[in-house]
Amino acid sequence: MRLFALSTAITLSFPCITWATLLWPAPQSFQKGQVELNLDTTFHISAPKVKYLQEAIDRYTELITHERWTPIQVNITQSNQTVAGRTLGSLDIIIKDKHQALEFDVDESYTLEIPLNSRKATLRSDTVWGSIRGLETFSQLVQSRPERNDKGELVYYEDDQEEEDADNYGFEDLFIPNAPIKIEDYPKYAHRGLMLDTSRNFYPVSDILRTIDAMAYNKMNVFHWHITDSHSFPLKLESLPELAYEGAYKLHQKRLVYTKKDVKQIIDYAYQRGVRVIPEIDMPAHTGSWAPAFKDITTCTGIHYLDESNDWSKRFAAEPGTGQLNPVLNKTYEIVDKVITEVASLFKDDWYHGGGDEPIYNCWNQDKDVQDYMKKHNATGVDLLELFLKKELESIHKSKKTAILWEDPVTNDHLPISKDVIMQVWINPVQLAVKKGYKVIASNYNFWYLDCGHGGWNGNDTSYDEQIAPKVPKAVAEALEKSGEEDNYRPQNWGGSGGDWCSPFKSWQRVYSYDMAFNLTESEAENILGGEVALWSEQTDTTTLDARLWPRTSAAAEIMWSGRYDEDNHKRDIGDAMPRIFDWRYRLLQRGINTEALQPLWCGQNPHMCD
Ligand code: CP6
Repeated sequence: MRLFALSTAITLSFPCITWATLLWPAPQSFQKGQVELNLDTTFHISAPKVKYLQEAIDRYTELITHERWTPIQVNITQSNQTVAGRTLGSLDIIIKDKHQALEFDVDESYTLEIPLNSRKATLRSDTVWGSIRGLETFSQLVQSRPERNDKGELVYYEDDQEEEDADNYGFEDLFIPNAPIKIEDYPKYAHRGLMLDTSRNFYPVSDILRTIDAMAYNKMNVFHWHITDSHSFPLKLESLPELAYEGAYKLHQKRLVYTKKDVKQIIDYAYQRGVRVIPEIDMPAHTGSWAPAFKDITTCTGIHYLDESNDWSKRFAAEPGTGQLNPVLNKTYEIVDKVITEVASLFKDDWYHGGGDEPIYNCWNQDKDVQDYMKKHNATGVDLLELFLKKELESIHKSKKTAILWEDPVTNDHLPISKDVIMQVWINPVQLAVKKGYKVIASNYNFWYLDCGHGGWNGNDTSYDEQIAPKVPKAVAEALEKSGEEDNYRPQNWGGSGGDWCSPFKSWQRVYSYDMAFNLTESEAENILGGEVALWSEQTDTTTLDARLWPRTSAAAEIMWSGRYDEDNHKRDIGDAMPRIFDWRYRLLQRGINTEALQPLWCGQNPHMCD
């Protein structure tokens, strides 16, 4: 029973309850009116024949008719009207350039117009990727009018059966508030990524597909797949089957691997949603999982690589022995080339991540062959890293890929890596790599490592302190120093397997506070291609994936799509984002993403009471 679905006169519909339009991420420009426009029961989306578009329309039609969203916060006073006889009959998609491959900087802009003087809404874009972003926005505009009894009061079900019986899945009772609407939208950053580590713990393919769905909901466009690391090698390669055969996790008589078919499924699924998949096979460090298959090319396995001081704070990541490829053997480079060649051909995106982070020179110092080589050639560990990366990059370029590396070799070791290699910064301020002339992807661990990790342990990056860190009150700091207890207030053993990885937890507010262009001039900032959040998986797996990622990744997604600054050049405000992300979190939940709670539901329904 939906009594007021088809009103026949201009009416003020329940003036004390309206449904504000809540979009995530915020569009670049948004004009709106005050009319509630019902979707016609015959509503449809029409479009030219363009590859990937019909699938997207089918997905969003299904989503719109099933999601039936009513915002969490329903008690803002504002008068909305419905207008007699006016319904929205169709959304017409118009695309200029029908054949654009999904690649870096592809045009994702779109314009969405929902006028009152016509039964047609229009979604215009240059590419199918723009229309996919616009369809997402359209889906977020659509809301469901909840049922009322004949006194006009909202009806609340008290058991699932009642709700199920009442449900309908058509376009009836769906409407768009705030019509007429005009949205002009485009991303601030072209590269809007999420990195997932599938080595420390394994994730089934379904987790990855669901993550890609959630990314597309948040207008993100790069899935950076940190496939392998020291703990396991879960990718089956035809040219080197022993790597996964020996190096993948085995659990309950199952070998936890991604097959060629899995990889193709993930790439195709992502592509259809405008998400590129960039593989990373980390090397030369983080390769302990290669050792079961190729002990002879790996140093530093089985033994730990500390010097006599036995200082565990020198460890990187929670690893038994990181394993580090031996840079002085020809065989190493033969295998590296085979791995890169096959992975490059499995993944169609033309970018490839070569790792390169956290080299541990002690691993090489302890190996007899490497020692001999170093003596003979008067080479240092850094020279060996340079040699290794030169060969690795040759293999990547031979496969016609653009290479990405973690920043360490250029910002820590000052190696003269080609400026065509994109640097993913995580330790140092973005500035450092930019000033050296690199294009960067920003992933500062203080803000965007979701596993949680922590900031401040090496003192290189003060941007966290300068931007938002609440200072320990002076008196407290002094008292702590006096008592010798200040270390208790620092993250403990962050690299150890029993370490305190998740302290302090980074809130969505902290994630949202990341200013990628901090301290950069405008022209320096142009070298920021975008950013990525990273989920390292030492302490998370399928059981916690969604809650670790969402909605904190949504916070980053808005910074990457909408920008840290709004149209008036003001820093986007957490207070403005709060009601939207709160609602969005519930909406993602409804869409099947197990997002974690941000506040009591009460706070959403009593706005500003929880500020
Ligand atoms: N694994 C790999 C890791 C990390 C990196 N690389 C890491 C380092 C510090 C923190 C979190 C994660 N676990 N391969 C650094 C790029 Cl705080």
